[in-house]
Amino acid sequence: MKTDREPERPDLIPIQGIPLVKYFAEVMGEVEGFQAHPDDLLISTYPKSGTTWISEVIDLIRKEGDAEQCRQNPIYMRIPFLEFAVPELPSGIELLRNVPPPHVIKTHLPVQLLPKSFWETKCKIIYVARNAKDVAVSYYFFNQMTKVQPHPGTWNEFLEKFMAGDVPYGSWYDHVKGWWDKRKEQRMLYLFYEDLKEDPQREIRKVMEFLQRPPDARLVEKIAHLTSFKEMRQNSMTNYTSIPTALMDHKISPFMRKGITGDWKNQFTVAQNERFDANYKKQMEGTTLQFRTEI
Ligand code: PPS
Repeated sequence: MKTDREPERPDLIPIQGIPLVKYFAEVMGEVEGFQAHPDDLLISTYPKSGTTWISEVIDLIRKEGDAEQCRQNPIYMRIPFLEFAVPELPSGIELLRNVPPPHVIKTHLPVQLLPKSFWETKCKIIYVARNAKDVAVSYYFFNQMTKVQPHPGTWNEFLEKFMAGDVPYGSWYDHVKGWWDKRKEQRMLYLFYEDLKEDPQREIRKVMEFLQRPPDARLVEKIAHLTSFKEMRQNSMTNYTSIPTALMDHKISPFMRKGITGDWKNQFTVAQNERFDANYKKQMEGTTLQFRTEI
């Protein structure tokens, strides 16, 4: 039932042509002026690509695997979400202002909307990309359960909008390519959800090396265990159940939904898959970026 406090599902607002959640678009002026610190670490992703997963990995690395310390606060309080803003919750900018740098910061912004101070300071960036088909499915369910963005419509309608970039944060294709092209100019580690799924310990070691942490086999093993889908799904500090139901309704679809690669096969019809593949070929023409849709 809709409560008086429940925000409606406002239309997206384009910022430089990129559709954003209305409340996020409203703080983009403040976001643009954000001053990054050279020792900040930026976690960047297109939505539904493994942001929460890599965030927990990074926080555990920083806290030497101390799970109790990580359980003090929800992930979105420990790693502020730069452009986040909704009624009645502190915005990302507010959280960042309350704690002195260096920060670990989450963003879903495409390269052209990232505040320029991140490029100027050349702070470290970890980008995680996930294959488009699984992102589209995950995003479809997420758009149903989160109330601050427009309803996705039917699966077929949503898939069309996804291919056209008419969803929050715009085109997946431009996002993953835009960040891929930046990786050589920046101190950036570009990771894939599918690689994390395939061999979490290998990917955690990559992150530790990038963050110049000594490779410690026991710590890697512990972090891989604590950040498994099973553990994170039941951890109230990582599964987003602490967000008010008026904003995220896990009864519609849990935030920690399936956590697998290849779930698209349960959602796409044969015709949708053919149409998607043909469109994908056009949109990804000329890039060296490659994805796996199964492992
Ligand atoms: S958000 O809202 O954009 O920040 O979401 P994000 O965290 O990027 O993506 C959510 C999807 O990631 C899955 N997930 C995981 N998969 C495997 N292992 C772990 N530990 C894990 N944590 C989150 C989550 O279930 C969402 O994917 P789907 O396919 O919907 O299950």
